[in-house]
Amino acid sequence: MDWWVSLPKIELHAHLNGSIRNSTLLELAKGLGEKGTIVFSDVEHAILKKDRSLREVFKLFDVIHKVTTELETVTRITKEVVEDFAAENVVYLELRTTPKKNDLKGISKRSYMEAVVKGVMDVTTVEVDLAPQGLGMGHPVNSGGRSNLCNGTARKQKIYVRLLLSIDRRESTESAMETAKLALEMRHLGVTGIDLSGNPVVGEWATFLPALQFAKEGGLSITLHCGEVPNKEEIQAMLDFLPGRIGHACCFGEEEWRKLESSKIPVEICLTSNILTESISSIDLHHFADLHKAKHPMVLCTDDSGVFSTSLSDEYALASSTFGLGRSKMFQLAQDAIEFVFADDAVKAELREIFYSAGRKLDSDVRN
Ligand code: 6MZ
Repeated sequence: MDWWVSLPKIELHAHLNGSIRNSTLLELAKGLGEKGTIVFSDVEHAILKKDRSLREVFKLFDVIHKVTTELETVTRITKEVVEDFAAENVVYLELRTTPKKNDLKGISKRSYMEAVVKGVMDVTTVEVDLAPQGLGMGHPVNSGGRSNLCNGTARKQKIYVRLLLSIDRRESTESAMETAKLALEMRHLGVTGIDLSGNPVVGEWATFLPALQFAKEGGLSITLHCGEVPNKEEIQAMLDFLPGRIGHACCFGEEEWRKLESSKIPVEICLTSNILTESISSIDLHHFADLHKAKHPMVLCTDDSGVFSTSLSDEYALASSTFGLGRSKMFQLAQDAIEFVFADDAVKAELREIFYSAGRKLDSDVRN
């Protein structure tokens, strides 16, 4: 496993609340159980249950959301998630989350996102770069006197973090538009894109299209959960939209494959998630193999490292052993992801440097 941890990695598909540590989730649920806010045994049961089919996973997310409503909790889990990714040598992380309004608690989508930004800034184990030069200047969040928006922690190790705002498929057009506008207003705080996610059997593409179009025209990058369940019409409409990336792409027919192939839209691949949710029946039948053979752009990701008990290092090890790819090919795969990040050319150039020097250190392994 050590080699997979030491490999520098780029994570482009990680949901904040799905990446929460089990220990934190249980601790929070216990605390709320003692206060009588929730019934602890209900939460414990949902967390410890092994069933992670799509149906059960979305029930679990509802449980997690009940436990993570407070802004201090949002800040805490963000800090922990960034630190966990950094600890396994993720050098660039795009973290996505659904801004949540809670009128009873006086929480707006904006204050939710500010709590997320605070969590990134609270990271102490590594240096964090959250926004490009110039954009981060003059903002009240601690910038450590640097021109980039960063946590001011000078460490040997550094992680780039960029944020994507998710639109949940349960949302209305108005609510989706509010998220798109917020994303545009928070670009100086590291927000670079929009994600469409949520239970794939809920909602219609046409509901979200105006907000996605608006965000795209405003210069944000877009990634869509696409084909997590069979839905030919929606998959085709999503590909026609030409998003910057798509997630999953599990249930594609011949026609959709051809369209995807000619579009060259990069695919975020989440192996463990796809198997546990039963979107793919068995790992050796996963479309990773076909995409790799066709040299289609793709990137390995975790999706929900907490919910699926995985890590990005585990995903690389799994792809290598399942599809018989040696370290050199896996290094190349990790490096190729630089081209698909939703960040500017300066960040890409720095990531190339990081991979170049890591490649020299891992040299003898990479040649195997
Ligand atoms: C679709 C998913 C997902 O936003 O509260 N989410 N959407 N497919 C998946 N595959 C398993 N995994 C996570 O993180 C949790 C939310 O991310 C989306 C769901 O909307 C879920 O409620 P945040 O940080």
